[in-house]
Amino acid sequence: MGMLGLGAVGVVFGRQLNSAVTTTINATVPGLGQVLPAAGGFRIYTVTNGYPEMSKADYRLKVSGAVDQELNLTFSDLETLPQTSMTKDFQCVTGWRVDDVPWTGVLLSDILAVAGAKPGATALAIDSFDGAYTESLTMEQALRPDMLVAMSMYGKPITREHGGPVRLYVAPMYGYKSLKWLSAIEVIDEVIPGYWEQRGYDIDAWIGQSNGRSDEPV
Ligand SMILES: Nc1nc2c(c(=O)[nH]1)N[C@H]1C(S)=C(S)[C@@H](COP(=O)(O)O)O[C@H]1N2
Ligand SMILES: [Mo]
Repeated sequence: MGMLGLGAVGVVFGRQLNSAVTTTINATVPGLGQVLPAAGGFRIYTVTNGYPEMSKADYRLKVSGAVDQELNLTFSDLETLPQTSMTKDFQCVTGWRVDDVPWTGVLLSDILAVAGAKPGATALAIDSFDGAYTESLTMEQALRPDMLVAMSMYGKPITREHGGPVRLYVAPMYGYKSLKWLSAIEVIDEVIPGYWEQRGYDIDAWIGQSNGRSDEPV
């Protein structure tokens, strides 16, 4: 079997495995369902076989490409940059929505300013340390004040399942733009479609104005 075939099997197996594990835990440990942190309606997604693990100490965010200065930011570098908070809904393209989620982190525009993104650069290629997921944004989108490199959710560190220690939160777009386990941002001059965009979802994923959906904007 070729690489593509194996990858497809991995995705399906991963989803089934995850739901099987959740079901088993809830069935065998009485009350654990109530003790687990309230996911508040979020479904936990991964396109790999699990959730990659990365400590704050080991965490690095690489910013490269068309920049004056390449960055290799630690978690505490990110904590030193100006912090921005926003409370907004999270809307997945499959239909579920979580209202009023508080997020805190560093604006993508602040990080791009520190790196000195070159004036002519028009897009970002964004990578996850899960080794599989990617995303894209135009530079114009990335500079909006509702694009966050998030380190906290509901006032707490972002959990491993939700993409911690650092994930993207792209407020005005469907959830697939909010890449988890953020590892790298490359400033480039042409949009490269992300993981789900290569599989048919809209590159410009505005809530209510893309993917044939009519959800309320956040
Ligand atoms: N690395 C990675 N990021 C990802 C995904 C994923 O599978 N892998 N799924 C996306 C989709 S489709 C949604 S709706 C949200 C879900 O976020 P959650 O898993 O924290 O609920 O993450 C997005 N970011
Ligand atoms: Mo999603």
